[in-house]
Amino acid sequence: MKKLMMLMLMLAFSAPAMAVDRIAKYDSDMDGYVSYKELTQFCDVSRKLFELADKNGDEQLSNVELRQSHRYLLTKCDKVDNL
Ligand SMILES: [Ca+2]
Repeated sequence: MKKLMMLMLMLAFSAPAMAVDRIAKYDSDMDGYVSYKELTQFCDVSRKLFELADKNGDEQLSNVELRQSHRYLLTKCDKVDNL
């Protein structure tokens, strides 16, 4: 039972940390958002795909937008950055 509790605690704390890590890899000016210019430094992404991921149209990707779009947006990135 103790092992199960430890595992659940580890999962609870590791998921948000992974999300933060994902945006931190692309957010070179560290403003909390990823612009098209920042993303294309690491990934081969078309402007159209970026705009599809940018749900609120502010020309930046938030952590939520990046997480929701990573399956189609981050497929052509450096292997190390493609989580
Ligand atoms: Ca940024």
